[in-house]
Amino acid sequence: MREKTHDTQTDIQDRAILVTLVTQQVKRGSSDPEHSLQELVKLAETAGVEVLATLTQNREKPDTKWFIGKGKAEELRLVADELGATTAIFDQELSGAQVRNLEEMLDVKIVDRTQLILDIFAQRAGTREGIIQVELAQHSYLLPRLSGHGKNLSRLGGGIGTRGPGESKLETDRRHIRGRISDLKEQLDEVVRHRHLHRERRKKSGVIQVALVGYTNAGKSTLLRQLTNADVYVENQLFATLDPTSRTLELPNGREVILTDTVGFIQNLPHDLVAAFRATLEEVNEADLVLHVVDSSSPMRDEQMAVVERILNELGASGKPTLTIYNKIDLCSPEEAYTLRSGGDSLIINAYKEADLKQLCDTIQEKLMGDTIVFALPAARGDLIALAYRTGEVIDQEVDGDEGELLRLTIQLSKQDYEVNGHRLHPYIV
Ligand SMILES: Nc1nc2c(ncn2[C@@H]2O[C@H](COP(=O)(O)OP(=O)(O)OP(=O)(O)O)[C@@H](O)[C@H]2O)c(=O)[nH]1
Ligand SMILES: [Mg+2]
Repeated sequence: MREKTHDTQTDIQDRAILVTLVTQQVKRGSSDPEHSLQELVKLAETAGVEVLATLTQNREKPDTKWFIGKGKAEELRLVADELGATTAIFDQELSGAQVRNLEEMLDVKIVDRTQLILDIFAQRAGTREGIIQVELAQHSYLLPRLSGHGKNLSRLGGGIGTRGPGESKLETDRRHIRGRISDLKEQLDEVVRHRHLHRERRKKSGVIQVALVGYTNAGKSTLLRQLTNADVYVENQLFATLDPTSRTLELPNGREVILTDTVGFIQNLPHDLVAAFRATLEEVNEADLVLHVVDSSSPMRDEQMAVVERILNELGASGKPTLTIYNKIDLCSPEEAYTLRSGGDSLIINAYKEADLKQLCDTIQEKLMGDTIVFALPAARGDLIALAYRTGEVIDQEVDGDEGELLRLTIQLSKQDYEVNGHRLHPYIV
């Protein structure tokens, strides 16, 4: 029997050792380095990398030359040799000089967390917009880090760090990269203009928009699929979704809204990527309601929620009406479930349970359109009846009273509608 090999130029499977540096600063920060490393393992697997081992170093601060200490770098070289690694993936961003030094000493390809995430995005990008955004992010990332001759990129052929979107390979020549970046920026501007027009049209036609956002793997696409029968990709891996998908959702009262699934967020999301994906994420800014989907069963639940909130803030979408959906409740222990609160702005669900989905739809409707209130107005008061019609949506109208002197109107109205106009009808609430 022959052993399986991966030594073709175009299809090398990276065999990697994952490395993380735990500094004093990291220890004081909010993200747990151990979980971050576990997440790096998942990211690597998603990118199609075989993970051979992980290595952690505790150190006051990063070494300017090697990032990890020199002794640790030597240890890494021994392990890499012994296990036959092709790549070392670092959980933190490295400088161009650190990459070069490590590469020379270890003789394996050096990749950092950002490059790994960019690589996954490159593999996933499907639409023209996604492809432009990823390639732009990759090249913007690479440009300041290229060594004079791009040795690190060309040496090992395909694989992480060199793969562009689709079949393309990343440019390694500085001058060409600059040209490519400005081309891509122009193309992206065009896409942004187009999206903007599209959104304006949608807004004019009064379509209500709801956006699903959240940490990667929280269950956003699952919810889109469960609620609208959309044929979208659901997978237990990070960044299953890259391009936003929109579907029509019919609410219990028959009103239709547009529900949009978006790319998941992750801690230490590369800045270049957030910038490049701004066009896509602007969908969130336009939403009338944001559904923040949370994996309640994750041990890092609170940290993940904080990451999402921070990114929403950066996007300028933090003040939006938001419903927090604590998903995957079926995977929580009773003790964990106990710490969650269902209330005005949050809901606890299992995306695969029919009753929970129904409750979710009711809550979305309530958030968007408010409650139904019944008013009994004097039939002679045309002014009040007109006001009632202006204030909310009249669902039912009935003549009442012994001599038909009353008009009973059932009206759907939001809190805001009520505050603006509805309060004048307060004395007539039944
Ligand atoms: N047990 C359980 N699994 C769930 C639930 N919701 C989603 N999942 C699973 O969680 C995994 C991730 O779901 P996705 O819908 O792909 O997650 P996503 O938020 O779209 O992830 P990205 O696109 O990667 O950002 C899948 O394996 C789903 O089947 C739930 O309520 N309970
Ligand atoms: Mg998804």
